[in-house]
Amino acid sequence: MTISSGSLVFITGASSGIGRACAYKFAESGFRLILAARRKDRLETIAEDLRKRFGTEIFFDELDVRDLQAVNNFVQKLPVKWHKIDILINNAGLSRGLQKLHEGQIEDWEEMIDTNLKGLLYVSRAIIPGMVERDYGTIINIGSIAGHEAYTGGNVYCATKHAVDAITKGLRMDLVDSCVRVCTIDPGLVETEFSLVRFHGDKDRAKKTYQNMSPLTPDDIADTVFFAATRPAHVQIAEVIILPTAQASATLVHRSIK
Ligand code: NDP
Ligand code: 8X3
Repeated sequence: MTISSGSLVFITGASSGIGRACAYKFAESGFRLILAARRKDRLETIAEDLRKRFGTEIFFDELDVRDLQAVNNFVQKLPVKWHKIDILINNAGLSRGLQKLHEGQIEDWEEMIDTNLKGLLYVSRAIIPGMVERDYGTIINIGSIAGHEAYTGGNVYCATKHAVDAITKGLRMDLVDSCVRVCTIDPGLVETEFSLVRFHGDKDRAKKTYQNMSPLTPDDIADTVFFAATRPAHVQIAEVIILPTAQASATLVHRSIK
């Protein structure tokens, strides 16, 4: 079996940025979508637009991936036609703060660990058994360059993304005797609401992250996710690190645009 138009994609964190761009990318190629995030009003707007533009079949609902019970209810209560999830995009995630560890806010740490790490685990635990039973599926985790390198003030965020990297590798081993594929797409700077969230709504500070350089766009990441998801069944894209041309590492960014 190969992934094709009509296949079913589950996207967490679909209300913004990379998750939203993935929804558009898969929708325009005829995939069916399950969209989840906390901001249901946003999902509703996206769903309306996708139905109008592409006639996409969409199931969406509010979900906080930090809530284990809510994750299990969400998956258990999916109507029958939405049961056979072919592609899981574990995208919901965030950073909070950029303080040195000894000055960091404990609530920020909890939020990052609960979302990026435990949330990804909860969703994976709920959906992967169905894939294993059907012996078919693709899991795409959105990691980060921060999962390969640490940077000043990135301490706990980097730790969560290093954990995503380890989970992805471990999961690939766990599933090696199945036809389920496991992939991580690890971007550098992508201009989304990510920095606005990191800096607790400070727009000026958020803007500076992408100043005088051309960051990646959410569509760049969606293209890469789509590529990985639509390879022939015997091909497993294990890991992609994708950076803006002006970024060489987590900490080396060339800001030449005036
Ligand atoms: P955005 O802030 O634009 O989007 C984050 C998405 O995650 C939103 O849809 C948000 O939805 C959702 N989300 C956050 N917390 C939860 C939660 N508890 N439950 C459910 N959904 C949640 O940022 P990005 O698109 O940039 O981020 C997407 C992923 O990409 C993250 O995992 C991030 O770490 C990763 N990444 C981002 C990079 C960048 O530079 N932007 C680079 C590398 C990786 P809502 O608030 O409605 O719940
Ligand atoms: C997001 C990219 O460099 O801000 O994961 O950590 S970075």
